[in-house]
Amino acid sequence: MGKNARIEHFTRYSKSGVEVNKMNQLQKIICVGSAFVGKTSLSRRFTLNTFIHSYIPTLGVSWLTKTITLTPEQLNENLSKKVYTDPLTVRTSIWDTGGQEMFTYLRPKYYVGASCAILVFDITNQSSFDDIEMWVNEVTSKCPDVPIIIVGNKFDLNEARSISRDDILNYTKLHKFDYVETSALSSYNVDKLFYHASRLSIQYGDETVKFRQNYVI
Ligand SMILES: Nc1nc2c(ncn2[C@@H]2O[C@H](COP(=O)(O)OP(=O)(O)OP(=O)(O)O)[C@@H](O)[C@H]2O)c(=O)[nH]1
Ligand SMILES: [Mg+2]
Repeated sequence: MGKNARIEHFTRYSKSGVEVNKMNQLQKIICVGSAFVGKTSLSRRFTLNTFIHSYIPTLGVSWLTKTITLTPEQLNENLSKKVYTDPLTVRTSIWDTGGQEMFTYLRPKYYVGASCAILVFDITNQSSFDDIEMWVNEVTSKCPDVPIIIVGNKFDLNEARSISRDDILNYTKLHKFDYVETSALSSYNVDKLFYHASRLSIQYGDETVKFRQNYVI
């Protein structure tokens, strides 16, 4: 199944299909990473603009959506071959997965048809960064060429960080993954992350861009 066909397939089965079909694109952005790194917090900050201090583990997968409009400037950034002259309204759907080990067999079933993958670690937790390779393998086993954004979350705790930005950038440069540091607590770079994920989803659908570019926000 081609990339556009995958997106259309998903559109047909969406809850509010009629309305969605009027829009130009429906996007499936998957959010993965070890437990406690802040995947749910980032998804909730982007879609609902809320933050919960207590930890409520995600049991399996949860789903949040938000409709956004990208300007031509936002759409044309990042080497797209297609030139956009008008704004584009898209419905992002964020598939937030549980990072706990007990969901290892369940999670990959939800990766099929993704238009962008957000791989999150916690900048104060070295082992969550060490796990990134495992997450890359889990995602690419189902979606071999999906655009990947690595996210270092909890930037509000920057003073307590355990992985240097240089070490992270060496890794992301080597694999040509995009990289952004965020804070779901302070909102830092959260919109930028999801707008970038949305732009990559559009370009992935259009097949107009070479992926794995090491774009750093
Ligand atoms: N200081 C700080 N804490 C955060 C941030 N993001 C999340 N947290 C906290 O970290 C804990 C875990 O956040 P979650 O969003 O539930 O983590 P998760 O990655 O979804 O975890 P699983 O669902 O188990 O995979 C919670 O107590 C959050 O309040 C952040 O940017 N800064
Ligand atoms: Mg969660």
